[in-house]
Amino acid sequence: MNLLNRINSPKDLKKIPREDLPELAREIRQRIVDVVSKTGGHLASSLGVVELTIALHYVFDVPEDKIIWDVGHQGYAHKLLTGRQDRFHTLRQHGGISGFPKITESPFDAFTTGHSSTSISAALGLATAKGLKSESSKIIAVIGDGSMTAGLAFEGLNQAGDSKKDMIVILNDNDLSIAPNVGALSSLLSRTFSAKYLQDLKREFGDFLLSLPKIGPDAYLFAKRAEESFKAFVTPGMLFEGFNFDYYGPIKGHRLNHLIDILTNMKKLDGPVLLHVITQKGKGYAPAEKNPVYFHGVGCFEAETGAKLSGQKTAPTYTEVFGNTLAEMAETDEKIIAVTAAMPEGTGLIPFSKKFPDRFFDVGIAEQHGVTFAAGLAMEGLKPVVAIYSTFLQRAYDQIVHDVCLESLPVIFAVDRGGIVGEDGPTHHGLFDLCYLRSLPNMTVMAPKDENELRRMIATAIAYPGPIAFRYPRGCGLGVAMDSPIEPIDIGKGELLADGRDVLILAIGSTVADAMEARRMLTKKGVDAAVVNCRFVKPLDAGLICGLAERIPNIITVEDGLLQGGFGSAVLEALNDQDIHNVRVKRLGIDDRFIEHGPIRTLRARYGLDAEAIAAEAVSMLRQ
Ligand SMILES: Cc1ncc(C[n+]2csc(CCOP(=O)(O)OP(=O)(O)O)c2C)c(N)n1
Repeated sequence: MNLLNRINSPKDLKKIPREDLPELAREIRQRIVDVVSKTGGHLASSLGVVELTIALHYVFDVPEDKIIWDVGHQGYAHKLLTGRQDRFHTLRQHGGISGFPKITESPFDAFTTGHSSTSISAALGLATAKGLKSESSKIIAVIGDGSMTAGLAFEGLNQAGDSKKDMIVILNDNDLSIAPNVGALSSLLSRTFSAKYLQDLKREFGDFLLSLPKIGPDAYLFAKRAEESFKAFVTPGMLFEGFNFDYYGPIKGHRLNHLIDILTNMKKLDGPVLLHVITQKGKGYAPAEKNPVYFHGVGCFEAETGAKLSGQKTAPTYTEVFGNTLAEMAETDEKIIAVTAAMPEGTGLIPFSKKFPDRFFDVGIAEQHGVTFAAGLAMEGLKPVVAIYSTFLQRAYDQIVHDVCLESLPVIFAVDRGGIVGEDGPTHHGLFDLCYLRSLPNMTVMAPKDENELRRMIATAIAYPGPIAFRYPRGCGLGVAMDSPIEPIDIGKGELLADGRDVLILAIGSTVADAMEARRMLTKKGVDAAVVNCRFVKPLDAGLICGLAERIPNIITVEDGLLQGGFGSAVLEALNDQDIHNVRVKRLGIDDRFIEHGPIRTLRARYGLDAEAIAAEAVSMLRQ
C-alpha cells in the first residue's frame, strides 16, 4: 500500500484513515529494521513504541504541541513521521541524521536527549514557559520504566505535581531497561496484573453495594473511599497519585484505536496527568522480541534473520578485558564489589554478576546513587569498583567530589567509553572525564595504552588506598599478549617507549598507539621522535616529562578528549611549575566544542588525533 511514503509531516499522517494505521505501523517497522540492520542502532526500543508514536502524532499537533522522548533512543518512528524519511538511511552515519532527537535537526524535536530521565523536568520547563506566555500547547513527556528509576525523574514529578501545570507524562513500561529493570519501582510497576484484578473486583463489589436497598449508596461511597485507599497501597497509580498526578492505565500500548481514543480524551484534561502504557520491546520483529537485550543497541545484522554480521574482531574489547579481569581478581579478593548503573552488559560485568551475585549491584539508572552507595561500601573496608561510562559518570560529579574525594575513600572508577565513542554522537562521547577527574583533590587518574595495561591498572587500583579512576575506550584492544601474573604499576610513573632527538610526543591512553605509528611515519621522513606513554594524568610523571622536555623542547601532547583542563593542560602546568619555559608545546585534542556522530576513526582523523595528524604536526613544528 505504501502509506509511509505519503507522509512528509504529521499533517499527512492525520489524513490516513484509522483503519489503515496498523498497515502504516507495519511499514514503519519494516523500514526501521531495514535501515538499522545496515547502520546499527537502538532497534528494540524504537520498535516497541511504533503504535504509541503514531497515536501521539495522530492526536497532537507537533510542533506546536511538544513531545519529549526520554533518552531519545526510541525516536526512530518519530523521525520517520516528521519529515526525515528521505534521510532515514543516513541514521547515525557521519553527516547523516542523529540517532537521538536533536533540536537543531528538526523543529519537530522538542528537546535534545541522549542521557536518560530528563524528559519530565524539561517538559515542566516548557509547560511553565508556555503558561507564562499564555500559550496553550500540550506538552508530553514519554519516559520508559527504566528511565523512571532515576532520581532526576522523581525531582521532576515532585515539582510538576505541586505546580499543577498542564502536562502529560506517558510511562512506556516494557519491563526492561537495557537489561531487566531493577529495584522496588520495577516491582511496583509489574503489579499491573493485580491492579486489573482489583478493578474487576471493584466493579462487581460496587454493583452489589449499590443494589442494597436504602443503605446502598452510602455503603457504596464508604467502600469506594476505603477501596481507593486500599488500591493506593497496591497499584502503580499510588505512586503517581501521591505526586498529584492523575493516573490512567495501565493500557495496552499496541492497540492503535484504543491508544488514539484515550489520548484524545487526555488531551482535554488539565493539570499533570500520567498515562501508563504497557508495550513490548522489539515488538513486531521476532528476533528482537526474543532477545530485546541484544537488540537494544545493536550493530549491523541480517534483516531476514537477525543474525549478527560478523565484523573482523581481532582482539577482545576493553570492556570484556575489564569484566573478565575483575571477575578473575574477585576470586582471590572477596572485598571486591562491582557496581553498575543499569549497564551490566555494556560494562562487561555479566561474568562477575554470575560468579558473584552477592557482590554485584545493579543500582538502576542512578549514577549519583551508585557512587555514594560505593562510598558507603568503601567506608566498611570493601573495595567497590564502580563501572560507568564516561559520559554517564558526569551525572555523579558531586558525589565523586563530596562523598568520595573529600575524605579520600577508596572507590575505584572503571570509566568505560572514554574518548570519542562514535555513532551515538555528542550526548555520548566521553570527552570530559580527564578534565573533570583530574581537577579533584585526592583523585588518581590513569588511562591504559592497551588491554594488558588495562589489566595492570585494575590491579593498581585494587591495591590503592584512595579514590582512583582508569578510563578506557570503546572497542577492541590492540591484540597484545596478556601478562600473568598481573603486575600493578607504580603510581605516577610514565613509560618512555622510544627515545628521540627532534620531537617529544606525550601520549595518554588510546593515543599512545597512534603516537608510536606517527613515530614510524616520522622516521621515514628523517625525524627522530621520542614517545612517552604517560599512563597517569594525575599524578603526572613530571620528573620524566620535564627531564625529556629540557632535552627535546618540541613537544606534542595528544589526548582523546577535551583540551581545556585535560592531559595537555596538565603537561603545561607541570612545565610551568618546574620553570621550563624554553619549549614549544602543541596540544592535540578536542578544542572547546561538542563533536558530531560518526565512526571513531573518521572523527579522530577529522579532529587531528590520529597518527597522520600527529606526524603532520611534528613536521610543521620542526619546519617553523
Ligand atoms: C544517565 C544515563 N545513564 C545510562 C544511560 C544508558 N541507557 C540508555 S537507554 C537505557 C535504558 C532505558 O530504559 P527505558 O527507559 O525503560 O527504555 P526502553 O529502552 O526500555 O524503552 C540506558 C540505561 C543513559 N542513556 N543515560
